[in-house]
This record gives sequence, C-alpha cells and structure tokens, in this order.
Amino acid sequence: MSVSLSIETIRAAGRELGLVVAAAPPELPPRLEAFLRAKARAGEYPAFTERDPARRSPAAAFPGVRSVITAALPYWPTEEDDGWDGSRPRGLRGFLSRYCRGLDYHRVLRERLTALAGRLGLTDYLVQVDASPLEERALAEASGLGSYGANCLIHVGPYGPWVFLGELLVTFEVGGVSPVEGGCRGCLECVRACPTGALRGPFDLVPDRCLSYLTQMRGTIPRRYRRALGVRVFGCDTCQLSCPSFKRLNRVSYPGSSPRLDLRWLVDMSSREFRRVWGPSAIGWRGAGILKRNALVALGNVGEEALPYIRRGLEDPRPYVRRHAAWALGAAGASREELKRAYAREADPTVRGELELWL
Ligand code: B12
Ligand code: SF4
Ligand code: SF4
Repeated sequence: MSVSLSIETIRAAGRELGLVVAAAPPELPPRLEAFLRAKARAGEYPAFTERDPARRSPAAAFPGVRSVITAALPYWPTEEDDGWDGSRPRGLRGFLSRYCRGLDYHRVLRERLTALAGRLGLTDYLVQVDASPLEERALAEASGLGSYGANCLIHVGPYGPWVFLGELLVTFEVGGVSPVEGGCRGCLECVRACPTGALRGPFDLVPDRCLSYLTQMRGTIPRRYRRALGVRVFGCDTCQLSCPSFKRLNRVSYPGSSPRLDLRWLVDMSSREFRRVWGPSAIGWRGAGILKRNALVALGNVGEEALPYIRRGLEDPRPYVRRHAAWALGAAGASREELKRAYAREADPTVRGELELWL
C-alpha cells in the first residue's frame, strides 16, 4: 500500500495527542559519526549508548524505512514549581528528577506514538522510545523538531528542554522539514551551574561525571561526587533549571504523579514496596538497593538530624549499600566514638575502608 501524508496532517494528528511532531529522512548527520569516534577515542563513551555504529541507523532498526517521524512529549508540570534542584537539603526530603515523577515516559510516549500511527491509518511502522540504539537528539535536530542547547538537550519551542523524545519509523517519504522555533541563547548558565563539571563546555558532556548517570549506575558512587549529589535520589535537573527559558514555559498535564520522596522511608523500603510505588515510573527498571544507596548519600549530606536513619543503613546485608552508609555516617557528623564502634562491628574490608577515611 503506498501512503502519502503531508507533514501538516501528521503534525495536526500529533497535536491532538499532546505531541510536537516533525519528520526527517532516515540518515544520521555525518558529523555525528566523527563525533562519536572522537568520544570513543577519548574514553568518554556514555554508558547506555549503542556502541555499534551500524545499529544506530534507522535502516538497521527498520529495513525499508523512508522517513523518521520525530516526536516530543512535553512534561513540564502544571502545578507550581519553585525550581528546587536538590543541591541543598529541605529537611529529610529527597529529590527526584522531574522526568521520573509521573508515569514512565517510555510507556506514555510509546502508547501515543502507536495511537498516532493508528490515526494516520498506518500498518507498516516501528515505534522507538529511548531504549533503542538510535541517537534520538540528532534525529530530532535533523527533523527541525528542536535544536541542541549547550546543555546537550534538545529544546523544543515553548517547552524548552523539558521534553521526552520518541520516533515513528515509516515506509513512505514525508516532505518538508519543520522550522525550529526558539532554542538556546548561548548564555552558558547551564555550564556554570553543573555541580560536577560534567558539562565541560557547551555541547560537551562527560557522561561518567554526570549526576544523572551516577544515580543510575550500579555499584559504588565515587567518593569525589558524593557531596555534589546533595539530596538527589534519582536524576539531575540542574542544567535544565538553570536555563532562562525555565521561567516562561508552557505547562502541560503529564499523566501520573509521585508521592513526596521521604529519605527515612527509602532507607527502610522493601523490594516489594519499591515495585508497588515506583514500578509504573521511569525508575521502575532500577532496583530498591540503588535507591537506598542514593538515599544514604543524600542523608549524609543532610547532616546530624539524619544520623538515626543512616545507622539503619549500616544494618543492610548488601556491602555496597553499607559502604555508602559508612560514608554518610562520617559526612553527617557522627562522633569519632561512633565511627570506631561501627568499624569494630563491620567485617567487610571495603566498608571498613570507608569508615577508616573518617577516623
Ligand atoms: C546515554 C544517555 C544518557 C547518559 C549520557 C548523556 C549524554 N549526553 O550522552 C546520561 C545517563 C548521563 C543521561 C542523562 C540525561 N538524560 Co539521557 N539519554 C541517553 C540516551 C539513552 C543515549 C544518548 C547517547 O547515546 N548519547 C551519545 C553521546 C555521544 O551524545 P553527546 O555526548 O551528548 O553528544 C551529543 C551532543 O553533544 C551533540 N553535539 C556534539 N557536538 C556538538 C557540536 C554542536 C555545535 C552542537 C550543536 C551539538 C553537538 O551531538 C551529540 C549527539 O547527539 C538517550 C536516548 C537515545 N536513545 O538517544 C537519552 C536522552 C538523551 N536523555 C534524556 C534525558 C531527559 C536525560 C536527562 C535530562 C535526565 C535527567 N533529568 O537526569 C539527563 C541530561 C544530561 C544532559 N545534560 O545531557 C532525553 C533527552 C531529551 C531532550 N530534550 O533532549 C533522551 C533523548 C531520552 C528520551 N527519549 O527522551 N542520558
Ligand atoms: S544533569 Fe546535572 S550533572 Fe549532568 S550535566 Fe546536567 S547539571 Fe551536570
Ligand atoms: S542555560 Fe543558556 S546556554 Fe545553556 S541551554 Fe539554556 S540558553 Fe543555552
């Protein structure tokens, strides 16, 4: 069946589903390959990134593809937001990035893109959201959906960088690239605000210094970044909140909502509770142990009032969780006597190592 649809028709159907939509030919910009090779040589290849260049192309994902319909799902919240980024504590509250506060965007965007295909009467298509090897930002820029900000995120018109990206790969050609509205002003506030220097300069991110990565990774968070984490339990919004566009964004109603994050509760949370509360969100794929680890670092940054909850972390059976509890004990200001007692009770050498550094 040959299909012919104009970008205007596709865009109007997307709008009805709360999406901003554009379309591009199925090629990645040539400068991307050179850029990725340079990154690989410098040993700065981000985790969660597809390593095989061949698999990154839309044609590899969907043979027969002739256009990529790119879509942005805005998520800046409707309720008042005072722009807290979790750098400084607010009592015993933990910070959760805005991208994980509602229903999992993989699911929401996938459903809406499937609904878009339905409205357009398509039978031959592929929906992709985030977890695919495609370099989604490059495709979004090539299609005119938005433009790169110096914070490495795609800024889309009145929604700024607060959008999720997804694609509909189709077997017919869509004519016309959409004009890009708005975008980055080059003020470099994002670079100045980045707490770890992960944004080394405009458009230049060192992934393993990024707090968003550090809250998602397995194992031990390097000591040198633990203070910078503040009370962030998952994700980091600082290079988005520092962007001047944040003050005048269009608000949207994003499905689902999350409870306030209480660090005390996270320390005691079971895997079953984790699945019940966070299963439907974008952090559902990570385990309860990682959240508990992050909450302990956050408690360490809260200070003395957090000590009773940090002590509970020292009882955790997992050494990697106890390592962070040990750090937090010292960071929150436990006495030398208490640190010595904890050291005497601990059998694992790596946890003892963390305690030793405070003694
Ligand atoms: C791996 C990954 C991460 C890693 C690495 C991030 C990174 N910058 O690469 C970590 C875990 C750190 C991460 C963090 C975040 N991520 Co992420 N991530 C991805 C993922 C899965 C792959 C990205 C990738 O492969 N990057 C490859 C590397 C090499 O890209 P890069 O180093 O940034 O280089 C790009 C630019 O710098 C640009 N560039 C390079 N040189 C130049 C020069 C000029 C002049 C210009 C204009 C551009 C330019 O081109 C490069 C390629 O696009 C994508 C989903 C996907 N499949 O694409 C989501 C994705 C990029 N992430 C997303 C989000 C929301 C985030 C966070 C905001 C989450 C949070 N709040 O905590 C942070 C933001 C961090 C940041 N400032 O970029 C969204 C971005 C949406 C948007 N509006 O752009 C995506 C698209 C997921 C989605 N489907 O919505 N992420
Ligand atoms: S998400 Fe946070 S740590 Fe990562 S680049 Fe942005 S400000 Fe820096
Ligand atoms: S803070 Fe300034 S430089 Fe950074 S993305 Fe926003 S407008 Fe661009």
